[in-house]
Amino acid sequence: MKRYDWPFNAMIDFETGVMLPADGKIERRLSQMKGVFADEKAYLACLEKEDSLVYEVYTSTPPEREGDLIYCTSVIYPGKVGDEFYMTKGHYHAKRGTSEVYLCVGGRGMLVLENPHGDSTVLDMYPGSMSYIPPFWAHRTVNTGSGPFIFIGVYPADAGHDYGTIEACGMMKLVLQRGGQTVVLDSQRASPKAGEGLS
Ligand code: M6P
Ligand code: ZN
Repeated sequence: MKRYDWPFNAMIDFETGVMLPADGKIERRLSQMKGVFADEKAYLACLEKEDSLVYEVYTSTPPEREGDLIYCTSVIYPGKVGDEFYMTKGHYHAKRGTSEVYLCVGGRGMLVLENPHGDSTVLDMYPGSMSYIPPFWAHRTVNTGSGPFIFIGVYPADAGHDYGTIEACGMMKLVLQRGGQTVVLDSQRASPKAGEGLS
């Protein structure tokens, strides 16, 4: 019998986000995030100084079959590129009609969301906040605090990640620090054409 055909527990350390057992660990450094941050000059300057670790994801990898769930913990480290906070790349689900939930267990952050109709919004994330990401909404998380920002995500095992759409044009909202305050600005990016990316 395979592992995901039999019930089991995993342990998550809320202080560090470390999950055991985890099937995999993704590390994303600045060098793997070209084009993600709005200020390209600031990005290159940061990268020249150090290829810093921006975030890590400890993940389960059940078979990609309908009915299974993936769960994972993400740890986004504090930092900025120019005045833009460290954040995840952001993605749509390849299978667009699938949802996701995020439970924050440590730190402070924001969840940036948008859909192909041109709607966009942000949600605050803090220990205990449980965020629902509906089907058809792209999502990115941002560390707006001074320590590690840690959250648990759960989503269908067959959802898949589509990075291309966000990579191509960024997201509609930027989360920046200006004068010591966290501010959310509309990016220069035009909103996508209605229906674009809908499957
Ligand atoms: C969350 C989940 C994962 C995702 C991770 C990092 O933990 O949504 O599926 O991989 O954040 O985000 P991204 O894949 O956009 O870099
Ligand atoms: Zn997702």
